[in-house]
Amino acid sequence: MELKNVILEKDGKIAIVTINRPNALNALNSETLKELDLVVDNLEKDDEVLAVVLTGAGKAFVAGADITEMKDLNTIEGRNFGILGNKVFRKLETLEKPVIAAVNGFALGGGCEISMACDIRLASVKAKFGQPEVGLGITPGFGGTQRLARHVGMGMAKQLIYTGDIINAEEALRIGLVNKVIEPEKLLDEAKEMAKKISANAPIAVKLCKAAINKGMQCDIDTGISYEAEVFGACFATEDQKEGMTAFVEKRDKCFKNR
Ligand code: DAK
Repeated sequence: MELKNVILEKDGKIAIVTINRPNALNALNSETLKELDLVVDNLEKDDEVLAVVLTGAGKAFVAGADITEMKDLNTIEGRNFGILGNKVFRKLETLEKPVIAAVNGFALGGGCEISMACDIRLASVKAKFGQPEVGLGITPGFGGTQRLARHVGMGMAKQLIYTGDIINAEEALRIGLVNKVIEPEKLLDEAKEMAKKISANAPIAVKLCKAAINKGMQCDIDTGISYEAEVFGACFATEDQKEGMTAFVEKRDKCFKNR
């Protein structure tokens, strides 16, 4: 896979994906979105990878969709650009492995939106979040109007989207947009440590938890509980369930095989 704007590295059972256009503050142009699409497909198929960290090179996480590229789009091109971004973000959100966003700097517009498509957001003290699109004459186009309200509630999402205000990491933590704020030099290590901790658990169970939580956020509680019962039952068809419980009873370390 030939990649120009995205770096894919592996460290044991985890993968680190770095968006790498530091001169444009990692702004998402179509080329970068297409590379991300390939990378997510690759991660889905890679049985060695059990958890993923997504970050940005240099001082930004992602400063948004690429304004230079979007500036002259017509309606159809704009729509196609939105479709491409939404396809990639949704793929990331439904990837059958947890994704931790290590938000190292600006996460604006499409940058805030891609972080919200991840399972967990860890933020550097230097991170900044916002949906400034209305100041550019557009609406958020990569899921911001949908995911932000799901993360922080409707009132706060409307405030952020209507004002275009940019908030710091502490405020993002206060409103529940991020899980933790971390010193910049420790951010990536802490994200990798969390990814490794997750990857030591039973991968099929983790995968099913992700699916159940994601599904549960979009449906009524009875449908969600019934889906939870299905995935809970499915665990008993796995070797890892036998291994996890047998290891507990035998008071020994467990060894999961992703089966
Ligand atoms: N796009 C393209 N280039 C960008 C960029 C962006 N979003 N953000 C920064 N850059 C470039 C700058 O132009 C500059 O390039 P050079 O001039 O050096 O060539 C370089 O990165 C460094 O940026 P600055 O010199 O501006 O750096 P500062 O530290 O002074 O400022 C900043 C950092 C993040 C405050 C500032 O760069 C900034 O305000 N950037 C724009 C942030 C922004 O407005 N982001 C939201 C983008 S809109 C849709 C699909 C998607 C979307 C909407 C609709 N549909 C199709 C429906 C998504 C929209 C967005 O994400």
